[in-house]
Amino acid sequence: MNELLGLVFSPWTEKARWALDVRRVPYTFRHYQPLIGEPALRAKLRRLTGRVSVPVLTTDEGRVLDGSTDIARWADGRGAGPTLFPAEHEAEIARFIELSERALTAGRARALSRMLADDEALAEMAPGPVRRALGPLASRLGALGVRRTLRKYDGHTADGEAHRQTQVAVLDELRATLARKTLAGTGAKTLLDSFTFADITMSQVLVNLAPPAELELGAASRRCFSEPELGERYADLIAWRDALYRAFRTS
Ligand SMILES: N[C@@H](CCC(=O)N[C@@H](CS)C(=O)NCC(=O)O)C(=O)O
Repeated sequence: MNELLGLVFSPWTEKARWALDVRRVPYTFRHYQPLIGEPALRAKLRRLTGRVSVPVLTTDEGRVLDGSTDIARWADGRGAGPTLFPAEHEAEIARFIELSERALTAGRARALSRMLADDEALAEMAPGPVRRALGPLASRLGALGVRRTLRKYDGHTADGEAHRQTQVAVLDELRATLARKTLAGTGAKTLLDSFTFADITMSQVLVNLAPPAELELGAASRRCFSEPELGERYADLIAWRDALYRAFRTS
């Protein structure tokens, strides 16, 4: 069976899962534990140094696919369902992937910084049994992990306001693109002529404003992931994301 290694609360993992689900490609899901799981992930990717991250899919044929886009492309060649990467839209989809990466990277940096000031959220980062065994020390362990993730993805190299401006620029571009689209019979606008990976990848940038109810997040982590002020300002985009989920998020 295909096996997806990922983080349940991560928008990158959600991109891969959505692509696999909408193409009806079967897989089992395995939870990745940052730090503890890293040596096995390095072995799987045959990468001893440099950055390693999830999602990673190990296919039935033994191929190892690294990252949400490669996994979604692979899923697009299998199963059945909407074509996620129509050849005529390659360049536009690449642009949306790049925009999504930019906003998600900025949003992650802001969410992690908020976590560093929230002991409850830091404790939620530690796996359940570790949290229970460590008690109040769990938040210290969480803080180590969160600081490490901030550095790993260069989140510490810009300040919170710069990250916020990056998010706003992407959200404004998303809003302008959607304004040019007409509502489809599905009840959800799509960024191109039909539902594609562009919609999957761009809908995820809203996770950092208001995580969807379906996302498995502890209450404190949910608080840190949320940006109520941006959520209000871009309520139309959150409504677009929710309509997309209703129309296309089969599981
Ligand atoms: N380009 C990758 C990015 C994946 C990514 O940033 N993954 C993060 C999600 S927060 C991760 O693995 N974090 C855990 C870690 O780095 O240990 C993709 O599109 O899948």
